[in-house]
Amino acid sequence: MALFSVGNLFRDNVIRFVPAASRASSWWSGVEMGPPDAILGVTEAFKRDSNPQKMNLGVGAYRSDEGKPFVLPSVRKAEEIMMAASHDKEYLPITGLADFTKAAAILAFGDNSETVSRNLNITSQGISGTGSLRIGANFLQRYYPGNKQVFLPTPSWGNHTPIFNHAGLQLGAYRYYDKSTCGFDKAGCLEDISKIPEGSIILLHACAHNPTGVDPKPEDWKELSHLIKKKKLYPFFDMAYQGFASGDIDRDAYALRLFLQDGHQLMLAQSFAKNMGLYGERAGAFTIVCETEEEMKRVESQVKITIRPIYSNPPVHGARIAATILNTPDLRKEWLVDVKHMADRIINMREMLVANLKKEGSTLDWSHVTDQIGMFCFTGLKPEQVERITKEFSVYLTKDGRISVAGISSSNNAYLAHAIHQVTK
Ligand code: PLA
Repeated sequence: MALFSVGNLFRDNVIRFVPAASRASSWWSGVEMGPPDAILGVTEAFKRDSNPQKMNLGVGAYRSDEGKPFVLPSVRKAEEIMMAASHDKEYLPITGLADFTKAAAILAFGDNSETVSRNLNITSQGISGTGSLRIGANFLQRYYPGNKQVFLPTPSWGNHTPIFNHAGLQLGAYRYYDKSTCGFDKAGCLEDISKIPEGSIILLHACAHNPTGVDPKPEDWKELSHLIKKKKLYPFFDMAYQGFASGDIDRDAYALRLFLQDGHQLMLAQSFAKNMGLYGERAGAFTIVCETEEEMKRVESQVKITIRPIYSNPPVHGARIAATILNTPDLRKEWLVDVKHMADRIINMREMLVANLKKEGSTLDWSHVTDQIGMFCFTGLKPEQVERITKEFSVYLTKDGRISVAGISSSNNAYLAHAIHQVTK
């Protein structure tokens, strides 16, 4: 098991005071050039490429089959309703729009959730999924009474490490992905989790694991829940893709709801970037499930105290869109159709890619492309192959071989298959 601890970045990277006489002319002459972001840096490189056939499969951003950014029809309708209502631009409360946070919690925990009906959850609006994770990280750093070390699956979304690290938490890792099968390494995962020190924090991807597209099966989740309870670990669920894995929001919430049923107290970060296509609106929610309503009130007071000096209160527009959709029954139904449409198009692109690879003459086993779910496919392309496919074919993806399947369309699917075959044959 890889156990590593990265010290507090801010503490380690402090540049000490240099007297004026020995200082170069600028205050910032000591600041070193940092590397581009592993995911968002790919988009920057893509934008600089003039090849008309270029493809950006780096960041997970859904595209229509015409290769265009997609605004969900249900979102457009919600905006029309909002325009007609002519809302003011007042500040929201620190924890955000109540109509939104209540609906977000119900979406995650289910219509008949006891947690929600008994008022055990404090749900605060967050700056999309990232900001919600960060509120959680800051809160854990200040108030978590156990071992302040967060264990991430290997691999995990690249931003998880800095989110927890910058908040001053130590990190650890547990095995998750089996390279030889391109699937879930159940034995390795259970073995590593059984060795995590009691009382630590464990981060779990609720569904559509990023970057691998590999999720545990329902039976596997039952074992995980049992073991995590036995080891007294604190689960922090990152749910950035509810609806994107199967096209069904309830099915995708299976693991989270199972853990609640099994009596775990947990934390949850939700994003509406993908399932509502609200990327730049930064709509998300952060939840802590408490033992009693009285405890929830105390925790809520400290969540507010955590948020207030960071950004005071969240942006209103995206949360209003999500609340309008979730709280208007007809619109909610339309949204579910939109989600299913996106999930189905992704599944279709996977099948088409495998068929096109066969047409190209590839004899490699590509079954993982259709076995994996959600927005991403972990292709198995090695760093040198990624470099070649980018250089020779202007196909942009992250170095780990992850492609955003949501960025492929019917018209460039064959081109991608050709490029993949050329670098893997
Ligand atoms: N959690 C996971 C597992 C994610 O994959 C992402 C986004 C987020 C949280 C946060 O998204 P949000 O803040 O936009 O709500 N991952 C993307 C984008 C889609 C990114 O890296 O920022 C990705 O390409 O991996």
